[in-house]
Amino acid sequence: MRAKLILPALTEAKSPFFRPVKYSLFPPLGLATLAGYLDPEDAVTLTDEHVEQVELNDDPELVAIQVYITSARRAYELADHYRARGAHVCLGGPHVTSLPREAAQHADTVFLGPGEDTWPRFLADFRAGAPARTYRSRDRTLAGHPLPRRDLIKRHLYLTPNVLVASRGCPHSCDFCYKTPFFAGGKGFYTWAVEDVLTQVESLPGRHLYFLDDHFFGNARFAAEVCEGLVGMGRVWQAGGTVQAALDRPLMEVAAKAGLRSLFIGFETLSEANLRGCNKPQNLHRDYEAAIRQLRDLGIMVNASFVYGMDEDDASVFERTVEWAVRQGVETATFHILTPYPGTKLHWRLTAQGRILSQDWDLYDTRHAVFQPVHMSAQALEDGYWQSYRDFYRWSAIFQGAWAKTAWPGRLRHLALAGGWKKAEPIWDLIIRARRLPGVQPALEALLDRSGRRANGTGPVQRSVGGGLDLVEDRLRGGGQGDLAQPVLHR
Ligand code: B12
Ligand code: SF4
Repeated sequence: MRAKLILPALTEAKSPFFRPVKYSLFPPLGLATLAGYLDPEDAVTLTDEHVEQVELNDDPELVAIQVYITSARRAYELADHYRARGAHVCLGGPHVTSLPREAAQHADTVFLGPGEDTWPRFLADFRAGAPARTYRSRDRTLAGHPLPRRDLIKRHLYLTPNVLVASRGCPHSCDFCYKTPFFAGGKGFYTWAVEDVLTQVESLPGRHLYFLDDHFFGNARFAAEVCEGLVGMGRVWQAGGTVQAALDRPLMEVAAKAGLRSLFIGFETLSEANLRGCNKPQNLHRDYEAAIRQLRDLGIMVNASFVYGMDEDDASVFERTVEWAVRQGVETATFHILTPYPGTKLHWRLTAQGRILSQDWDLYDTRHAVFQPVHMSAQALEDGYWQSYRDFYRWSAIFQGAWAKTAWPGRLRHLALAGGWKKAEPIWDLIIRARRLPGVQPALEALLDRSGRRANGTGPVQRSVGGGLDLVEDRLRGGGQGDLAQPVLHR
């Protein structure tokens, strides 16, 4: 069988103002996962339109497209194109799960929820000549499932090609998050076996890993076991987790020892009323500042994520939030405008209140206000959002954040990080367009490694597959390197 898997580009990717840096970070792990269920004799291609052109003149028999809300328009175009050419077109992913009827107008088959149970069922039906129109995920386990087909990932097109997940979903249920609707109808949080995670790690070249789990520490015991297995493997890695996890000293100690060097944390808001309003009790009464201090002690950098536009926010929220983050010495921050993804509780509530302003999915990118906020205008929300980025990444704030650290190495790292990542975006864009990303990966690994080792006292790391880092470290010792230690994620 000839199968084609596509991650369509979001609409803005076609704009001349497109910043390729964000979309050259992670390869499409979900589609590589689906490819794992195909037969070895199937001819399969995987195309990520953010980093390469889609060949439109081919004739696959089966086309599978992953649909995010902001790429829905392009996904439907591609789906219509391949249906017109006679292919059987399958659509799945978060947006299809939220709006299956919309997606079904462009597909032969739609999939709701994760694909590990539905996709193999579909493949059997398709080969038997009787595919159904809709498959809904029910059985949530990863036990005994094939590993993702990493051979299909064009590693040289990505800065962080070693992506993996140890778990799926999240034990929490925040009202604005995709998690609850996407995992409806079955378990909302489950994990790979520890051994399977470590086997995947062993198969990955180089040293850097990015765990794309919604909440890597969602099951503390499981996460600790994975970390114990990673100790001594010489890896440096990044992941996402909650404030609650960051405050768990023993867990963070073993994670740091295992190579965790930066943690993406959803602080979301500094207001307790907002936390209650969005059903995020796990952040309530947590000492955010203590969490940041603890991570810093252990050599784990913080990528702090904030959401603007919750019901208690007024126009003062932007300045207060940025000022707080700078004062804490947070290395990188991502700001988001609250976005009511269809299917979420937030969406139902705002719809019932008549506050949704736009149904243009292209605008559901967390940079546009698509609903009416309570204490400010939609325009003020957008303006404040952009102002926050400018304020957080202005040089005076970068210096102030750096000086929140007591020692020089931390200060220099902060300067390199904020300056090297956010301020040097045009340079990264040039590197990407020149297809030179693999050249900078060792620098990323070395920098992450050195920053954490200094803080948590782990000895020289073992060399893993790929090696060659000693040389890079020697070069880096002179200092002054730009840094990509905190690729921008979002939640
Ligand atoms: C990494 C990531 C990115 C990366 C790249 C994604 C990539 N290369 O795949 C980057 C940074 C580029 C990115 C960008 C954005 N992202 Co993003 N991203 C993620 C993240 C953290 C991990 C994705 C992943 O690899 N998961 C693990 C794999 C194994 O699962 P999966 O990809 O979901 O695939 C499974 C299923 O979805 C399903 N499936 C998917 N497609 C199909 C197709 C078929 C036919 C079938 C059968 C099954 C199927 O089967 C797969 C196996 O179970 C998720 C959150 C999460 N943890 O999933 C958010 C997430 C997908 N992103 C999201 C959003 C909103 C965005 C942005 C709009 C954010 C922004 N502000 O710019 C942009 C736009 C992207 C676009 N193209 O339009 C939302 C999607 C919401 C929605 N309703 O669509 C999520 C859920 C985060 C969130 N909590 O809000 N993202
Ligand atoms: S926002 Fe974070 S903590 Fe809340 S449900 Fe989503 S992944 Fe879990």
